[in-house]
Amino acid sequence: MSEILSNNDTITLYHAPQTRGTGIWTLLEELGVSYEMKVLNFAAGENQQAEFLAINPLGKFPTLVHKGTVVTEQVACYLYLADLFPEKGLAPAFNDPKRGAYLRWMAFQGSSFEPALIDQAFNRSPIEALHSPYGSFDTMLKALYDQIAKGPYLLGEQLYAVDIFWGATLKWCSMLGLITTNPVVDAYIERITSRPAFINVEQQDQALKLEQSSAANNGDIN
Ligand SMILES: N[C@@H](CCC(=O)N[C@@H](CS)C(=O)NCC(=O)O)C(=O)O
Repeated sequence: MSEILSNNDTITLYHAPQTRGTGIWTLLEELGVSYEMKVLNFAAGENQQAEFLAINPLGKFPTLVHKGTVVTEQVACYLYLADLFPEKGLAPAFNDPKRGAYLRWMAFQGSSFEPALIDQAFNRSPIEALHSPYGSFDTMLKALYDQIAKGPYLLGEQLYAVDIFWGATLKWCSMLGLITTNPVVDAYIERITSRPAFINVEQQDQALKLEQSSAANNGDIN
């Protein structure tokens, strides 16, 4: 798989196709910066091998390495990369009034949306809203959809990295039937995911997935 953490300027994305890492790959393409990608096959257990676990003990994607530092968790990866290239305009500057809302909707994905989604998808009995990190599933989703309805992008007229994040997230969740959308949300998803970077990455990602599946079928991997 890889050498030990390199302490250089190269951005390395450890990726497995059709995972949460696909959105980070898309962001790298949107930024138009150079990076290297190390593709692992988690169906074959490559993410549970010692070499990768030494980088990310959870064995999860996305995992980024840059300048000898490991960045995991989607939210952190989106924030890290967009801030790394301020000239690309995908993150509001620290003194931009939009910065607070930008951080809010980034964090919302990991702190409210994901726990709610997993609870619902696996039929976990909801705990009372007072003790739940997201209130109730419906309240959480309505808050997000109300923000999207302000449009055309999450923070108004300009597309930011947070839109790449939500475009990728909502497309997957809606395809998998994990959320119910509405025409306004569908239009938002389409607006984001019809961008060339999305289409390009989706095609390459599908090809990678196919490659991994046929390798498995041919007995190239266990
Ligand atoms: N908390 C992590 C979750 C990442 C995650 O669950 N990734 C999945 C792919 S979508 C994964 O790596 N699964 C492989 C495994 O656990 O073996 C994040 O926000 O990035």
